Amino acid sequence: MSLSLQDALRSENKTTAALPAYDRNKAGVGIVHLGPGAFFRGHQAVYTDDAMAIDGEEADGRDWAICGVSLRSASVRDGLESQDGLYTLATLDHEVSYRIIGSLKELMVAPENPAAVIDRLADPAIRIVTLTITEKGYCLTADGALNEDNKDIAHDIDNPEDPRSAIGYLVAGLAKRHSSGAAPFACISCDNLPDNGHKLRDAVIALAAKHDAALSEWIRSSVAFPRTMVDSITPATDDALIDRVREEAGIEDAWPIQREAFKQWVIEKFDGPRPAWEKAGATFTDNVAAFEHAKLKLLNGPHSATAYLGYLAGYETVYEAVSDDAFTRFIRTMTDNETIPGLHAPEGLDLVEYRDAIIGRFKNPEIRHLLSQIAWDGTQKLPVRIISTIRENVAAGRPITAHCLALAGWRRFIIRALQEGREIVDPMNDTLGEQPWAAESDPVAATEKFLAFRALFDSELAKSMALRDSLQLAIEAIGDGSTEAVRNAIISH
Ligand code: CS2
Repeated sequence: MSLSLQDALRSENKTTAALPAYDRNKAGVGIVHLGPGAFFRGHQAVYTDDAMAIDGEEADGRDWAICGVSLRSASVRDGLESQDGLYTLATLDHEVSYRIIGSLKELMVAPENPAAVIDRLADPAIRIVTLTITEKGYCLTADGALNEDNKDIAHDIDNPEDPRSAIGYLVAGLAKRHSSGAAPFACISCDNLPDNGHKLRDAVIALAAKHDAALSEWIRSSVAFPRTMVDSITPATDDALIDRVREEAGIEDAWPIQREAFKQWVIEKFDGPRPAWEKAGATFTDNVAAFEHAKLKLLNGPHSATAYLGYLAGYETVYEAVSDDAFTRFIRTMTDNETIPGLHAPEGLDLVEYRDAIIGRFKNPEIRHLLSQIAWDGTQKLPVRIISTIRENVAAGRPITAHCLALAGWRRFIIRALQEGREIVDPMNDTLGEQPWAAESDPVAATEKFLAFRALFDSELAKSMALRDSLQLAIEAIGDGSTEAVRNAIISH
């Protein structure tokens, strides 16, 4: 007989899962989190759960429970409400373990009641707002500025008290605190964007300035926007996980989370109250940039390359793809020749060892990370994971062939999805089918048209002959995207 999460918490003996080591009933809410998806629940919520347990004797250490706010869908609230926000974390690695996370105590769905979310943000008990809203949630232009043409931002400019975007909610919450004389909250972006803190700050200040110069000035001078690097491989929950948690931990959980054992959180030092995350293993530093670049380019870059090329080669998961030596070799040469030479390692980190450890993590047989999940949102991910390296390498005269194969892989992946009528998860999904490069089969013309795709290539980069040549070779090599062509392209690269 399996237990509900509430019963598991009451009857320690019946589950093998570890339980929160603090009195959850006494823990006040101190954090609002925008975007309470799997990554947040496997990462920041766990650091906070640990910090509350370590430092939770006093209210100061304990009052850091989290209010999760979904900006669109009600699914997280609907899934977790009947379990009081409790859920099981399954750590799937050389050792498998289960624990119940208690830090997520409240759940809200913003579109159902925007005013209630703004009130929660304005509550002085809230001292931190964290975000995992994915790249597209920041609503930025290719240059990293707030995109006023984005439909949510355009809406929020006209309706500041009834926002839709995360940026709009932050501005509305801060505006209310400013006018009531409350201290601001710190805003902590936990998305895989380079310089995430500054990008968030600039977007919030730009939106605030549309209505209220004094507010935007106050935000500029008194709100902390530390940048962060976050890392832990967290595949989406599937039915197999729900069954496994029932069988192995004896818990009936509508929405458990699965994750590898490795986790890392590097946070720029900032002033102001916060949980004792450093006691839970987070690193506070003034040099987040070096960690962030290394992670984006050595983990996320190869992840995206493997997602497109591995998918075309007929694999379903990261584990399957990297179990093929051709892929492991490809990731090694891609990073040895094209990525590592342009990176500045954080002090004490050997980039080759770090890359090898990442490949080792990809080879975790317990983790079923679907390539199709990583392939989502390519127009948002490729600029920061692949194109940024191409831009730097073109300027420095370094090779770009593997990175171009990743781009050609994405192009073919999209064409395949269009041909098969499969759903494309991407903010540009409506227009990808109309792109001239999607209908072109001649490699020379396809390269020309692809380079004119401004979502990926700015006009300066598109002029590069080195890029044109490499991209054309990659498009030719991938051909029609058959398993054989793609494997050959990878092997002979
Ligand atoms: C992945 C990341 O889905 C993706 O695009 O590359 O979510 C990756 O698993 C995490 O960044 C690991 O920390």
